[in-house]
Amino acid sequence: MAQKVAVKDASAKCSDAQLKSMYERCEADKDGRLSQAELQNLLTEMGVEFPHLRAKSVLWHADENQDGYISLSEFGTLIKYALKLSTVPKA
Ligand SMILES: [Ca+2]
Ligand SMILES: [Ca+2]
Repeated sequence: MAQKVAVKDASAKCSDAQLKSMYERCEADKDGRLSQAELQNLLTEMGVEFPHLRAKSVLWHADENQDGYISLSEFGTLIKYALKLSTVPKA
């Protein structure tokens, strides 16, 4: 069963279901929030290149309630922000 989720394709569309599925896949310790380390893994997995940004600054921008973690709703903001700043080459 080769049913790998293509994160790049999913992020291009950004539907709620896709965001939720991405979020849950990257939420490694299942504590219901995305930590900076988990965020870094996500960015790596997405193949998003950040010439001058790190997970910390992405988190800072997306963390609307400033609790240091990314909730599912903040995650939507984060993905849009990441895609805007990313340098993913066009196919
Ligand atoms: Ca977590
Ligand atoms: Ca937060």
